[in-house]
Amino acid sequence: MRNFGILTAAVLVLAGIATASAHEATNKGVTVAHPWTRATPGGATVGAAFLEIKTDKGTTDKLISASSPAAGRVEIHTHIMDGDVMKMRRVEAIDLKDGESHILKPMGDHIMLFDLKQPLKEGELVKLELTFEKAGTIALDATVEPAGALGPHGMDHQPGNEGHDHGDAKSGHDHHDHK
Ligand SMILES: [Cu+2]
Repeated sequence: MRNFGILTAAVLVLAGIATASAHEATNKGVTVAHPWTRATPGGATVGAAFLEIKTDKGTTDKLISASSPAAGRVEIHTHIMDGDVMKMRRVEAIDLKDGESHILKPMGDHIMLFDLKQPLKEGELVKLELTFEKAGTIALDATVEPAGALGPHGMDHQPGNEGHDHGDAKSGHDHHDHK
């Protein structure tokens, strides 16, 4: 029964993917945790997704794209101050530093979901795929929180944001409006 332990581990890993993927997934030192979106009442066709990206010590990477079967188009966005006005701007990528916790959150970096195929309903799950330069694609299920939520369900505390200083918004893109 030498392989029993390995087999058990494999089964546990599979079970983990099936059930825990909603909350956290790791690939090559990059972990995506607690993905969430907000309900889109009133026929809105644009939504936003938020999550935490953690890199292990010794791991640097870049979030280079995102997609979702629920949306026709998905972009990586950040907020910048334009004078006194905070504006959303599309960015090419999000740089992930060594051993960093990078939080995508309202009024900060976020994943923008355009052309939603149906409204996001509170309590449902939305599939999200994030593609990293080195870690490849990590797929998760984002929870749909109430329309005005400021954080994921059961996580009133957002993890600390220390060391988050990717101030260089690579804003090669023009601002565009979200209708
Ligand atoms: Cu946006």
